[in-house]
Amino acid sequence: MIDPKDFVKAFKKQNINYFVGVPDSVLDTFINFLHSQKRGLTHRVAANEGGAIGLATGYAISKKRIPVVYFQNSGLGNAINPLTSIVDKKVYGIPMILVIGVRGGFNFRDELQHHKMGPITLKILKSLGIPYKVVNEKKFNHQIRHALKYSKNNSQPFALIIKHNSFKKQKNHKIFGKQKEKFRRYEYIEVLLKNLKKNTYLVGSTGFATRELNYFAKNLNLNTSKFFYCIGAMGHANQIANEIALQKKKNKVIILDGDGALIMHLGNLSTIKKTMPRNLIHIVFDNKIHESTGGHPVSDTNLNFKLIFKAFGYKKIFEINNPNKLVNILKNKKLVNTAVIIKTKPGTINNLPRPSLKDLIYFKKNF
Ligand SMILES: Cc1ncc(C[n+]2csc(CCOP(=O)(O)OP(=O)(O)O)c2C)c(N)n1
Repeated sequence: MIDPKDFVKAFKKQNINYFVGVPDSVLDTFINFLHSQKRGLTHRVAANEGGAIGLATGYAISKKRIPVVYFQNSGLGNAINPLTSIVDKKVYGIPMILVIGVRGGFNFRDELQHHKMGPITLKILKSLGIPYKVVNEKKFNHQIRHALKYSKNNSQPFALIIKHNSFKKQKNHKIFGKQKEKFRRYEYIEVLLKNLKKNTYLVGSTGFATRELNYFAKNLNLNTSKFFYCIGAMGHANQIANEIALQKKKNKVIILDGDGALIMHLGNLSTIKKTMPRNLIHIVFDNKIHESTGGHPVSDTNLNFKLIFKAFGYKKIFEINNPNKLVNILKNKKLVNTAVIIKTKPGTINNLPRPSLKDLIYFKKNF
């Protein structure tokens, strides 16, 4: 396994010290190492993978140096537009190194949302004309030098592909986030499900929110025919909920969003503002981190979600840090255009199961 410290050192040896990206579990300890560096390099967390390519492009043209952009292969779709329309040789020809953590590839059994992207990641890079090397613990120093040379000489990106378990685990793995809050996300989800009205639709966002929803729904033996687990499409669960709310006007529709997911496609709120279904209750778990991929901070940990929701036309906005308050809010029959910001501390259930294909087929059939 590669020590992330040595991986970063290999870049720094070549005078490369700018890193930007979106968190990923395969790259977990590499990202944590970048966060821990107070001096000697610049590290930014982007709102989404396209934004990371944008920041890297701004750096490359300003400094005439090569940036490193990291993300999970599920975010390659977000990156493709700026890669093809700005970074590509046919346009500006911007050199950069992409460090891509691969989920669902190399015959590794992974979650359902990675089953399509995993096996086609390298094919997509090929069709984009982006050369790549699968990073190897014995050769990574040489591979990084080669990537940088190629990228510089050809004015274009070069990708370094990271497989599962490539990076060494850390002993004292730091989880960032709101440690001082009393309650965790799953404590709210459990209370919510125990108090859920029969006709309410529930949409869960990518990552732990949906997995915890699945866990409690099964534990409590609930009828889940009005549930939708948005296991992929990070940042778009609220749009799925938005349209369900517009189509099912007589029912309440609750979306359980993550702060990282909400930030990733914040512009989606403009559609909610425009359509503003009265029956939508937008819950966001504000833990300041991308907990599902290792607990790395979101792009800005000081966002004022109250003001954001206000700006996007929500009428009732609550900020809470106690599950009882959530129960009280949901009892209110006059809730319209509602947002609930829940401050939570990190932490989830041990060996948290994942929804199965059977679950997804059930939702699609019975919704
Ligand atoms: C487009 C895309 N980029 C990255 C990921 C990897 N990913 C899965 S869950 C997650 C973090 C979600 O963070 P947040 O919404 O704050 O929820 P939390 O994990 O904190 O509950 C990330 C980055 C992804 N699934 N899709």
